[in-house]
Amino acid sequence: MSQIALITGGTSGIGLETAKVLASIGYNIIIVGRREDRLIKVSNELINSYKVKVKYLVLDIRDRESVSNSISSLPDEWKNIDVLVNNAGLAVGLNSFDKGEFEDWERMIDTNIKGLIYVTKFVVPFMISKKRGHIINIGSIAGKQEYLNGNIYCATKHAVDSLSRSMLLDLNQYNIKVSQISPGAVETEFSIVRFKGDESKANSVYNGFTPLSAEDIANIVKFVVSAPEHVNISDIVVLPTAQSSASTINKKLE
Ligand code: NDP
Ligand code: 8X3
Repeated sequence: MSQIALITGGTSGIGLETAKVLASIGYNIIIVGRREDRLIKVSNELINSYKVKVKYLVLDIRDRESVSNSISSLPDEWKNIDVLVNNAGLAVGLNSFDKGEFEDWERMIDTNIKGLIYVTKFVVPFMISKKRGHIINIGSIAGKQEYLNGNIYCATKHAVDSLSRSMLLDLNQYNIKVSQISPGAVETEFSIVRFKGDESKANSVYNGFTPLSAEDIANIVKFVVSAPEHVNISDIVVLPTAQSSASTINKKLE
């Protein structure tokens, strides 16, 4: 079989575009997400457009047992995962620390940190056994700098930043590459999720400047996985031209 990429959060945004771009260069794809209707639709699109093999896992990455069961029940030929893109993640709420809600905080911590480490822990043994593999973590500019009211989301992405360096240190002995891509503002369903379905609040995030697109990030994933065997692109920060820090976007440019 051709190379296999497992992408978490393949039902929307960055993960969906990454699945398409990696399929377009011949990867067979495993996509993971909770929304089965979307997983079926994306799978059919990938199979029809790119003639690759696709498997989908209906999976909430916060559930450690389900992650273990789903990954261990993959057919043997699908366990030969070459690239793991840890993309599934979310922000919920944008409130000062004193006004934040535990439920929102726990969703972010359970998904962005615990979900990422569960998936990685269960995939890594396959990479170790063949002494080859590539883990790509989607971090964020929020993992490099804090911004007002970002508190717990920023903390989870700082954890991803730290975990990316730790994985690189610990897994290097097995010839596993570890890369992190940390974007600024990308227009996806991210802000709709953050503002719990409030579309006008979500749209206002991207008004007055040109944000990154999910395809921009997918093309960077393609660049990272296509580097020669002896090259590991370990850390990339990518911002819209109008954005100069986690909290500074020049909305006067347009
Ligand atoms: P989207 O909301 O468009 O996509 C998020 C994806 O994550 C969906 O496919 C969703 O699938 C999946 N997901 C969420 N929770 C779970 C879960 N518990 N189990 C399995 N899958 C889950 O947002 P983006 O594409 O923008 O976000 C992708 C990543 O990029 C996130 O980690 C985000 O933090 C990061 N990022 C985003 C930026 C932005 O401005 N948009 C900037 C920097 C980083 P489903 O709902 O079907 O489970
Ligand atoms: C997602 C984008 O602006 O919240 O990581 O940092 S932002």
